[in-house]
Amino acid sequence: MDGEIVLGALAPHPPHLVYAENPPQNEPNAECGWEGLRWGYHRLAKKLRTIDYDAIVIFSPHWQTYIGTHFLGLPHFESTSVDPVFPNLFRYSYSIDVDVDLAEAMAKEASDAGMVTQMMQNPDFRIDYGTIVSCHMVDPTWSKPIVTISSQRSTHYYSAEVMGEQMHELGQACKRAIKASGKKVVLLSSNSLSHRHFVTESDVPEDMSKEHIYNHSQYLWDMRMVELMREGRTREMVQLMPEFTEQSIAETDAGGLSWLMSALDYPDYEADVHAYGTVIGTGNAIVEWDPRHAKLQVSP
Ligand code: 2X7
Ligand code: FE2
Repeated sequence: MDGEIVLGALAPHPPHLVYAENPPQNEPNAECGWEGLRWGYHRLAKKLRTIDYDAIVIFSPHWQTYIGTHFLGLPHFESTSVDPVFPNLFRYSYSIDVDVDLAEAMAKEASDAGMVTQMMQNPDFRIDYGTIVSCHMVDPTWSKPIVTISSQRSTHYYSAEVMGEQMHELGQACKRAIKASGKKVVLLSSNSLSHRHFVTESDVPEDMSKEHIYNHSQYLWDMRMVELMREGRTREMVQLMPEFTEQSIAETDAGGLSWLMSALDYPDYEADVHAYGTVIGTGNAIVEWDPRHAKLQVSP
């Protein structure tokens, strides 16, 4: 039977969210914080528990590769991840299983389509915190194998338009590989939306009286993008991506959201927004695309 993408989600990765959850894997302890986003993630995690799937494929901006797209290529990685900017909040012990067959199939499809790809086969490779935070928030028990896809930084080498074209091809290649694999797969784009942030931290990081969007124009941009998702106008959203990325210094520069839209064939059905909230001034939306909604739309 053909494989399929059973769910796609925008799943941002501020380490603050894991910190505020106080899971056993993370050393620091928080009193509370960022509840709107965390409760949104709980709703998404609950939805995932109702879905039958074999693996999670996640695209992370914090695994930056400068020659081509890389895929995790060993069955297991284990270590401690310390956030370089927030070591006070995030020191997380991980033990991650990888679906290497699926990773290799996606890398081959992409390379057959003319893209530069590489499998990561260094056993000491440290998994990036984008992968860890988003995957933890959707399933803190890590019950399924994952594949991380790196960001090849075309936006900064060339332009946001070039990145968009490459992510279109990569999304289509991943979709073909998933179909041929016979597996049911969940896709995550691990990124914030607008990304200007404060450069000083309050004494108590979870002091929510200090948390708000960095500026109003950034908020307006985020709302524009979220509305397009809610209205199923994702082709328009992808067309706006270069301008959005430039004007709000968005983390969409990494390409993940464009990749996700392409893999989902540019949904024209409504996305479900589980939450929108800020973390150190950045805009973060937790958004779900359930392809069954597309099927519902076409049935009489
Ligand atoms: O990587 C991040 C991020 N994207 C947003 C907010 C805070 C910290 O880390
Ligand atoms: Fe980030």
